Amino acid sequence: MALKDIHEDPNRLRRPQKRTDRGWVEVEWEQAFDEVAAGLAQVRERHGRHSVAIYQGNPSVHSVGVLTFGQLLPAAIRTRNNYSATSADQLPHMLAALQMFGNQLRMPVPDIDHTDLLLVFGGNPLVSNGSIMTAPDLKGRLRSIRDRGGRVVVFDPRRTQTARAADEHHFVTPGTDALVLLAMLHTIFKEGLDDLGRLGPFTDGLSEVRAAASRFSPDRVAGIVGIEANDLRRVAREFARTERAACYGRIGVCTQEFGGLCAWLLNVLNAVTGHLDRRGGMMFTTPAVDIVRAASQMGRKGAFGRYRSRVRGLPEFGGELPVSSLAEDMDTPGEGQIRALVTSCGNPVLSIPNGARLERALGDLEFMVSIDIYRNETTRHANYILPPTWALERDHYDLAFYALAVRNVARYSEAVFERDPDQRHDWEIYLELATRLGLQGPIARHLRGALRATGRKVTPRGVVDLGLRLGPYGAFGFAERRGLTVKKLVQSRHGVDLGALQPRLPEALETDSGRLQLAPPVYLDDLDRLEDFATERASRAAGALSLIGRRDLRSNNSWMHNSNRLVKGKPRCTLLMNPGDAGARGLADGQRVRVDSRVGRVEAPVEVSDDIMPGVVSLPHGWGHHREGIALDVAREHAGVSVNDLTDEAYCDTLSGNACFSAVPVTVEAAE
Ligand SMILES: Nc1nc2c(c(=O)[nH]1)N[C@H]1C(S)=C(S)[C@@H](COP(=O)(O)OP(=O)(O)OC[C@H]3O[C@@H](n4cnc5c(=O)[nH]c(N)nc54)[C@H](O)[C@@H]3O)O[C@H]1N2
Ligand SMILES: Nc1nc2c(c(=O)[nH]1)N[C@H]1C(S)=C(S)[C@@H](COP(=O)(O)OP(=O)(O)OC[C@H]3O[C@@H](n4cnc5c(=O)[nH]c(N)nc54)[C@H](O)[C@@H]3O)O[C@H]1N2
Ligand SMILES: [Mo]
Repeated sequence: MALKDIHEDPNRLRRPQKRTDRGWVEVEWEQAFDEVAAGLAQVRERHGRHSVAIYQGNPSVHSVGVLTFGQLLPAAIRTRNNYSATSADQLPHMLAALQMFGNQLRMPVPDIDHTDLLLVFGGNPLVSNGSIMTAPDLKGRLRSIRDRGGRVVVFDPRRTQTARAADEHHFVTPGTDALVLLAMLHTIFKEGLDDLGRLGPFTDGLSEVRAAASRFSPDRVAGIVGIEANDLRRVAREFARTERAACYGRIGVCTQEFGGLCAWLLNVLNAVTGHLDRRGGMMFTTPAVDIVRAASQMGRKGAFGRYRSRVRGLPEFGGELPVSSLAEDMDTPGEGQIRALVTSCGNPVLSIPNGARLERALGDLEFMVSIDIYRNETTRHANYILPPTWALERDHYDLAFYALAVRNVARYSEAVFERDPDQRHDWEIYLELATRLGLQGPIARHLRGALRATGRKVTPRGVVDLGLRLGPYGAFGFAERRGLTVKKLVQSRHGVDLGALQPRLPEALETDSGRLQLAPPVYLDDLDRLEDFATERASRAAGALSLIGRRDLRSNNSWMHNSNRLVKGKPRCTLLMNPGDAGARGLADGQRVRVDSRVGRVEAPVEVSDDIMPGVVSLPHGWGHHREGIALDVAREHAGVSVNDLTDEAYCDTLSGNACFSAVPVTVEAAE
């Protein structure tokens, strides 16, 4: 709805910007490319290649240019200090996919159009539009479940829009979902409701998960998770007995202390009840461009823990280190300290835990460059901002999201407007910089080799065309006239429907054994940590409030606040608090409060509501546009505060390294 606003935004950058003593000045592209490459090369020469860090943010997955060329820069710089929004988001799902199915991208999605029971843990698809569940009209699709006599059950510390539209909602104590899932498994095994079905012959580890679940009975965990033991048992039975059922979990269960375990247990629960890879359950896609297979052909099935972050020793995942360690690896002196940073499509000052610490560290860098369309809280620290074309000025093919869609579909959208001759596409920027920095590594080789072999031009469109032709519906497999190509997709204006999701196992498994691994050791080893938590929690009196986040339909992470139609109306950056908790502190709706955590303090108006669980407060992320030096005229008027000035980089899922935005302990009192 705000595409036009962003397209026409006078604050949107279109030419390279250089920060000088006289302020920001516009420079020519060639000059900018040369100076940026020289700046990065100098730091690399002085301090070694790991001293240059890269951070790639969320809109990377919305750009076919970044998806096809975005890895060139890491390949050119060859730094260990490679970061992305993944470790503040879906990393646990990817780790589970790697450990259990053998490829980090092989994530199952709910077959929402055929399910009769959908359990939702920590997702709010009516607002987020479905994440790792690409689907238009989720509202209609959820309604259809109920229209055909099915049910939707939501587990969330807040009565969200999705919870309101569901048949059943359970408040769950933030950060305790692993215990909920284990208790459900406990019931299923105890009552003999487990049935791997057709997965049985190629699945390992059933007895190990049975043993794990036996430790966490519903009666044991009920008080901790805040759900009655009888309810846990009832939902577990219902889930196991419903033929077409799916248990779906999203960011609320990833960005928490036991995010790794949660993502594993979700897959386990679906598998042992026969709901994995089965109609109406959690299924795998067969996208027109098979990025999962392409990744494994390029030697990128994924990896975990090959090395660790410098200061705290958090694990590498898929060639990246966790964002929770970015600031400390930048501001802690010593061998291997980060001295330069490249950001692209990201605003980590507002999006990573303890963004304020990162913000301070950015000021001390020797060199920084941002590939971004705005001068915002992060990019204002850069020496150069290189702004690419934006959505309406470039072609698009949804490489990433089709691989996570509830139906196999494909559409190619050509640019709506021609770019100004003096604008550059993001992939051109990547290519220019990577070439100047010395392009190396397998990715660059594969890309060039494949394209050269087929004689196609090196553009995102060329890569997509090749991917379509090589894919499961492509011209290389079928007769040329039937097979998909970019040209065919462009001609079929609204795209093509390739049908409902189909079973993919065991063929889609890429584990070394070729079998589905239900009980990878990394998870079994982490159960003692959960055990300690459960024991401690059970004896701990309710004290501090537990902070969680929330998303809003008219906001997208940190960066759509410069559109008036998206930010107008009553302020949305409020602290949600239960009436009981507000009463106990003498707080009235609308009053300004002070929120303190281990790392920081913010002030915001309180919004009293019984939609939030007692003992829990919620603040949305992506606000905090009061910072000096940003060029966002509208956002500045609706500044809000950044919840990530409260979230704590030291508090993370130590198994996966993923950031924690749920269950951050805070205190709240009236502001002076
Ligand atoms: N407390 C808390 N923190 C969170 C979350 C949470 O739920 N709670 N969610 C986390 C999640 S899931 C995510 S994904 C991250 C997001 O974290 P980030 O990816 O760091 O943040 P975004 O706000 O998505 O930043 C998008 C940036 O990309 C720029 N941009 C937009 N379009 C383009 C483009 O086409 N090209 C380029 N080059 N730049 C573009 C914008 O100007 C902006 O600077 O935040 C995480 N942080
Ligand atoms: N309108 C809009 N759409 C978006 C975005 C946006 O900012 N705005 N961001 C996009 C991005 S980057 C992403 S990753 C997706 C995310 O998509 P979703 O995962 O659907 O996003 P959220 O709305 O943050 O839902 C997370 C839910 O988890 C709940 N929760 C918090 N802590 C816990 C917990 O400990 N346990 C349980 N069970 N629940 C918990 C929260 O109350 C919240 O309702 O959305 C995408 N879509
Ligand atoms: Mo995200």
